[in-house]
Amino acid sequence: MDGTAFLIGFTIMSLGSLAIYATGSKRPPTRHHTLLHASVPFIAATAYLAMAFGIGTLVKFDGTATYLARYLDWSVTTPILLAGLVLLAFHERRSTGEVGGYLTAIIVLDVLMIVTGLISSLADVPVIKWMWFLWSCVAFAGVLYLLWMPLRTQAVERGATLGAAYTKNIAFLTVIWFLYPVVFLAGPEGLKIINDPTSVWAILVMDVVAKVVYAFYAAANVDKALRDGGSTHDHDHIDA
Ligand code: RET
Repeated sequence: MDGTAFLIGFTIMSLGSLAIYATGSKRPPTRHHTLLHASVPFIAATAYLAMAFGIGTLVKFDGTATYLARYLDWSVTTPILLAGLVLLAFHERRSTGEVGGYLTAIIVLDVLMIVTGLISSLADVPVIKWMWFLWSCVAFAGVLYLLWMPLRTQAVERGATLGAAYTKNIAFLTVIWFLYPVVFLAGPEGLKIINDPTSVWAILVMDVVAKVVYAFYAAANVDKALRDGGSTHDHDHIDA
């Protein structure tokens, strides 16, 4: 794999991080979303720089590569993206115990998904590889369950407009996150239907959508909900 894709990834992610910060809200109650979303491509830029220099790239016995920097990036950035959604579902509600509980549960499942995916990538005995792949999918299903069921109920209870913004954000996230196991399955770490450069380019495009495009989309939905929504304050009397 030549370094071009990785250097392009580094450039887009660094500029994306700056653009998200520059255009994002700097005032409460949405300032933390700007910070969370700007940090995600910043971390990815670091990972792409490492990959461009071959740092953390493991070439296995069968000649295929596992990019450790990519898994390290995902294990930090995906919890940040999920934290943004948990905080949105509980927007301005002071239920710290519940927020903490959901944050812990969703981050544990998510990190397990990434770590078991890495183990699957490294395993060379097929039955072991697919066992870990399936286990990673189980953790992924747990993440989606929390996003679509209990957390969505919380967001909708907070008010119709906030609920709608939350639902749009998780719908976008679900579609783009689904592509990751598909590309893994088709790529050199899985069934080897697509080669390494194709999978690197595909993941680059997906990463830009999941991190940078998503940040703008999510912020636009949240800002609109807070502007339009008297209903987002339905529960203020409970908060006060
Ligand atoms: C793996 C492999 C095994 C099965 C599953 C996976 C899921 C990965 C996902 C990654 C999302 C990454 C994002 C990064 C950008 O910030 C580990 C590929 C289920 C969902 C969104």
